[in-house]
Amino acid sequence: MIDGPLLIPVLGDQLTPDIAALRDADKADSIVLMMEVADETTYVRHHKAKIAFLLSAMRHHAEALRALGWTVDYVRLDDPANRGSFTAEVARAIERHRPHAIHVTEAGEWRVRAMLEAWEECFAIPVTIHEDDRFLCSHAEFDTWAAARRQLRMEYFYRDMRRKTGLLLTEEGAPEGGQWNYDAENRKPPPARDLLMPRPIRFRPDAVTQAVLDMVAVRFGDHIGRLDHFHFAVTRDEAIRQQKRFLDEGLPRFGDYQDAMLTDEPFLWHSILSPYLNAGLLDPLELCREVEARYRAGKVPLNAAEGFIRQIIGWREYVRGIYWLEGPDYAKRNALRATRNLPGFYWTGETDMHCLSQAIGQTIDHGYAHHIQRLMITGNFALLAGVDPHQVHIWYLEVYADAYEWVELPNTLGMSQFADGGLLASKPYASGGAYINRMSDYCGACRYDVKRRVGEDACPFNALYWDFLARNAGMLARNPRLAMPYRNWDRMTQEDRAATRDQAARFLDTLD
Ligand code: FAD
Ligand code: DLZ
Ligand code: SF4
Repeated sequence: MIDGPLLIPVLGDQLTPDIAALRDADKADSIVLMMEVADETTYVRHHKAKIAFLLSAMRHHAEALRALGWTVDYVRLDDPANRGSFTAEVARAIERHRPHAIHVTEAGEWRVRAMLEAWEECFAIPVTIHEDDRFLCSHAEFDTWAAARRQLRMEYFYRDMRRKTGLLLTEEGAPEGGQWNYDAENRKPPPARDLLMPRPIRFRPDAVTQAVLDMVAVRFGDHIGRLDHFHFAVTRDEAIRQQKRFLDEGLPRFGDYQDAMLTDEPFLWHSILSPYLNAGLLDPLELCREVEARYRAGKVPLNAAEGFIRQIIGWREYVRGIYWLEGPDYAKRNALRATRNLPGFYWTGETDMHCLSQAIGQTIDHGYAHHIQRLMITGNFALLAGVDPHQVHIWYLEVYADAYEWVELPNTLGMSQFADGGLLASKPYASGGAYINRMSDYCGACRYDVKRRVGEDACPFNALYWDFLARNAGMLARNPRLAMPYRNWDRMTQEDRAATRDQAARFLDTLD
C-alpha cells in the first residue's frame, strides 16, 4: 500500500478545480475519485432537477479535471458494482488503487463530516481533511467572533466581512456612501409587469445532461418536481454566462425589487446563482468583486451592489457559521413546540391560496423560489400554522436545487421557523396577508379577500397571524419587537379575539 497513489475524493458540492484537497497534490501521483451514490441521491427525496443538475455538473467537472491533467476515477449511479455510499465506494476504490493516503476537502454537513472522520480508522490509511477555504470566514474565525458576543446578529458579522474583504469601503475604510446597509431602500413593491424583465439563460441540455435527465426521470420518477423546465448551467463556463447575464440585466434593479413577487414571474431581478455558488461552479468573492466593479463604474446603484454583496458575504457566510457553531442537534430544535404535519399541498401546489400555489408551483417546475417567497409565503404559512419545523426543514432541503444542509437549515429552522428561539432572528418572520398584498400582485387573483380576517372568504393568513401570536404569547409577548402587534391584539374586543381564533381553528382543521 505504501507505494500507491494519493486518493482524493471530490464530493458533489466540491466542483471547484482548485478545491483545497487538490491544490497541492501531484497530478502524476493522484487519483481523483468522484462518486454518484444512491445514499446521497436519496438521504432526502431531492427534487428531480436538483439531482439532474448535480449529477450532470459532476460529470462535466470530471471531464474538466481530466482536461487539466488529473486522473479521475468516476463511479456512475447505474454502475452495477456501485455500493451506494461514499464510505463503501471509497472502500472499493482502495481495493482498485491501493492508495498510500487519502486527502479530502471537508464536507458541507454534519452527516457527511462524520463519515469522513471515520475513514482513517475504518481503512487504516492516513486521511487528511482539508478546510474548505471557498468561504471567507473559517470555522475558527466564526467561533471567535461568536464567543465575544451575547447576541449573534448578522449585521455586525457582515461589517467585519466588509472590513476583511475591503468590499465597498472608501480609502479611509469607511462604508461606501456613509452607511453599511441600504436595506431601507430595497423594499419597493412590485413594478407593473415589464416585458424587458431579465430572464435567466435557459441552457440547452447537451448529450451528457440529456443522459442524466433520462436516468433521473426513470430512477427518481416519484420524487417531487419536473424536468421539462430544466434550464440550469452545468459547467463553470455556463455558470459564468448566467453570472454575466445577471450583472448586466438583473443587478441594476436587484436592490429595488429584491422583496417583490409577481404572478407567473419566478425569477424577477434575482441572480439564480445559488446552485452554482453552492456546488462550487462559481466563486463568491470573485462574484462580489464583479458587483463592486459595476458599482464603481457607475453601472449599478449602491443600494443594489450593497444589497447583493450583503447576501453573499453577510447572510451566506453567517448562516454557515451558525450551522457549524450550533452542532448537529440544531436540527432538532423546536422552541415553539410546533407539531402539525406539513400540509399535502406543499407537494402539489394545489390550494386556493394563490400566493402559496404560485410559490409552490414554481418550486415544482424549477426547483427555485426567491428569498421572500421562501421566507414570507411558504415559510410564513408553515410558521403561522404551527408545522413541525423538522418537517419544514426536510421539505426545503428536498425541493430547492441550491439546498445543502449548511445553508438550508439555519435559514429554515432559525430564520423562517423561529425554532431556535431567536438565536438567528430577533423576531419571527410572521405576517398576515397585508404584507403579501403590499409586496406582490398575488391577492388580486386569489379567491380569498386579503382585507378580511373572519368569514368564508377571509384570507387565511390574517386569522392565522393573530392566532399564532395568541398561541405563542408565553414565548413571544415579551419580545420588544412584537410589542405593537400584541398591543393591537389586546385592544381587540373579546368577541373579535374569539372569532379570530375560531376562524383560525376551523381553517387549521381543514389542513389535517
Ligand atoms: P439572490 O436573491 O440573487 O441572492 C444572491 C445570493 O445571495 C444567492 O445566490 C445566495 O448565494 C445568497 N443568499 C441570499 N440570501 C441568503 C441567505 N438567507 N442565506 C444564504 N445565502 C443567501 N439559500 C441557499 O443557497 N440554499 C438553501 O437551501 C436555502 N434555503 C433557504 C430556506 C429558507 C426557508 C429561506 C428563507 C432561505 C433559504 N435560502 C437558501 C436563502 C435564499 O432564499 C436563496 O439563497 C436565494 O433565494 C437563492 O436565489 P438567487 O440565487 O436568485 O438569490
Ligand atoms: C446532493 C447530492 C446528490 C443528489 N448526489 C450526490 C452524489 O451522487 N454524489 C456526490 O458526491 N454528492 C452528491 N450530492 C451532494 C452531497 O450530498 C454533498 O456533497 C454533501 O451533502 C456534502 O456534505
Ligand atoms: Fe395569499 Fe391571502 Fe393574498 Fe390569497 S389573499 S394571495 S391567501 S395573502
